[in-house]
Amino acid sequence: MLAEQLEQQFHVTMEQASAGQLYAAALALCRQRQQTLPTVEGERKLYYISAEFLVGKLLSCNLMNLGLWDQVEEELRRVGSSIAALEDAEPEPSLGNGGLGRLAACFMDSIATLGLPGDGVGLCYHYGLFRQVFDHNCQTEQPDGWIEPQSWLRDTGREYPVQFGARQVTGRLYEIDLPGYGNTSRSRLRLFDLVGVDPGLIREGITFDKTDVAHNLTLFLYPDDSDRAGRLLRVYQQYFMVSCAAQLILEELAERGFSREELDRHVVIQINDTHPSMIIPELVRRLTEEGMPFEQAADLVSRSCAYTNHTILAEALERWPAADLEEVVPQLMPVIRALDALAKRRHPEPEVAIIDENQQVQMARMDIHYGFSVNGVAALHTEILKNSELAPFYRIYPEKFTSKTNGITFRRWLMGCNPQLADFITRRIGPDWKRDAAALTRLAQWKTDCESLTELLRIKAAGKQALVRALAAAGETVDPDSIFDVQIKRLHEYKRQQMNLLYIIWKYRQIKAGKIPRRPVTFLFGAKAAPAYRIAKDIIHAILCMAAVIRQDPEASKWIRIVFVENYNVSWAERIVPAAEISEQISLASKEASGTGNMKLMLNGALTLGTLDGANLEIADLVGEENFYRFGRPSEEVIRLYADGGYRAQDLYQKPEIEPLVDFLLAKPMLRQGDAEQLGRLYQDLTHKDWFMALLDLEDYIRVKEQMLDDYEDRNGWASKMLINIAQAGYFSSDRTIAEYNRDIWRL
Ligand code: 26V
Repeated sequence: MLAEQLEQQFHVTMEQASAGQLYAAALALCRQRQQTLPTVEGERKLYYISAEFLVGKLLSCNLMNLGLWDQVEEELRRVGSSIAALEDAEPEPSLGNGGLGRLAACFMDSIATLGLPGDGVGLCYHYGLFRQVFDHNCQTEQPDGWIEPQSWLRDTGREYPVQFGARQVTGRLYEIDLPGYGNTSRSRLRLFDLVGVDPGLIREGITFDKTDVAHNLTLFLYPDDSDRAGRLLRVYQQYFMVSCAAQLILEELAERGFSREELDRHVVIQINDTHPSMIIPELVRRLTEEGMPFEQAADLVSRSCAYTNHTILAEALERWPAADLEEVVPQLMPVIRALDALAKRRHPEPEVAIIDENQQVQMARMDIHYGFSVNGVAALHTEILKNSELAPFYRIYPEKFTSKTNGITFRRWLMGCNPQLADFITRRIGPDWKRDAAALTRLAQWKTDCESLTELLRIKAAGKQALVRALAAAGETVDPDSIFDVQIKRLHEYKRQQMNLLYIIWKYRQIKAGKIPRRPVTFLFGAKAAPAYRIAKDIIHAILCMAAVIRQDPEASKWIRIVFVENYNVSWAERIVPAAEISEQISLASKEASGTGNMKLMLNGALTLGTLDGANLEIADLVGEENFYRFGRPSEEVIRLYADGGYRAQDLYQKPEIEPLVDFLLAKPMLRQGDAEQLGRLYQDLTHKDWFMALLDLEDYIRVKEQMLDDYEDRNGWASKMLINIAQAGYFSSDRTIAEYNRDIWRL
């Protein structure tokens, strides 16, 4: 199959083809096949609109979903190559930042697989978020280009004008086909690009002229917004996305033969966090300009739009100064004011006002008033939204609130990244779990079967070996017999990578005091920090310095090692997840909306070391106490501490168990590796502020982690816990999540 494609495309045989030609032929083959799959048509169509789609490399998953994987792999094997080798040549689009973007990608896979009529809508950023490069133990940022002449993007030729006051720019629609598993149908990722976008604007690193919006709108995802030009640019980008989207949606409504008045029956728009919230006023604006009365337009749009909240962190709940919106999109502000006035007439309480007393437009509030559904992304998260963050709204609209616990696609996160484990499962319970993940629970019957447990440990060892090889290629040597302790997620204070670091310092000091562990441990980190998030970058710096301290210490380096992978992305995750043994899910309880890495790691047989936060709570419930390592204060207590200001970092810092660990940040070995200013800032923060209470849970964390390392030595006991975790992971399939969205919200 690939052979014919090569012959046609390059007039060469499999044996003669270069690696580049093999990849290009496989890409072309997939693209042709995908395009022949029907898109699903239905009475009601979903538009999943999101600033991020962190899809990862597509070749392997698309071949799998198309049912071509085995055949192509066999053809490649005969010439000494493999799909994985071809995928090395595929650039990974960095069209996302973290969980929200990866969730959107998993959802698209499930939407396509379940055959639902729905597409993703977003922007085609040429240089993504950024490529992380470490320099002198610090994160630096470089453009992360991914668009090549041959790529997954298909130019539709469709263009849409977008007005910013007197200025007009043009959006052009590109599409990426996403085949469903089992060759049934496809969904599409519909990405708008700015006509005339100019990479020549990029200067040092990822800096560029932020004011030249006619040429910069689709260069980067989340450009730095620490100054006003950056904040305005965010608004420009967001409006560009929703204006193109609104035109596409209305155009397709007409193409499908429906009138504007039927919008709510034939269109549902899922607003992924608040970045796309302006779709609401934009649709109202367009409908009223066509002559529809304002209240009817507002009502129709409200019955078409649904909002997902992904965070309770105040800084991520977007609000824009009305003056900024006035400047960027003057045509939209009158509509927002009218929506605000109507909402105020119905609900005069100031805490639910769209335009607040500081003349800020509160985007989430607009979504809740003018959407028919509001959902959190895990049970605890939704409860916190209802009872604290969004309580005034829950009082007004209790019927709008629902909980939809996140999920992950098992195609990529098990069958794709860990085929040996997938095969292990199939040999025991048959292949049904691939379409019905709940069937995985049948695996639990092998929890005391020695042969199965031994094989499970062997598969984990093979996953570790594969990661060790990948790390070696990146210049890191790792002992495959050490315990792999993994924390992979965006770098944020609330996720508490700094607490993990303090544990490592504790361990280091133990070793220096002669308390030798039973077995070496490798601490793996993967994380990007937002370029303007100083403390997050300081934490990366401190971890990299500690890595060097250990590396250069002949005594300690026999027992512990820190590996911080550079430019953590989906491809790294696909290698790390099958190798992980300890899954660090240590956020401050109440702060992590859900987490999805926790699900991927559990599914691949890592045991969770976690707080009762986000979906960890549901994981713990499913696997039971004995199979989950819990520590830390519960969310209610944390919420109370915030409410009464009862947390004082200084008091905890003064404890004799804690002080030397924090002080080590400024000890000579650290200062030899790093920069006193950055380390000092982190020290100051931990001792005087510690807003996310790393010191609060530190001792409990150390205690439970040590327990875990002890338990690891009972290899059969540990393998049995692994098996239970895998068997209980079925609930976290994104097929289940999407089926629930469809049942309760979309009704496609
Ligand atoms: C906020 C901001 C604020 C300004 C800088 C740029 C930026 C970019 C993204 C965001 C929103 C991030 C929200 C997010 O990713 N939330 C994560 O969503 C996951 C999927 O629901 C969930 O598993 C994670 O717990 C949650 O942190």
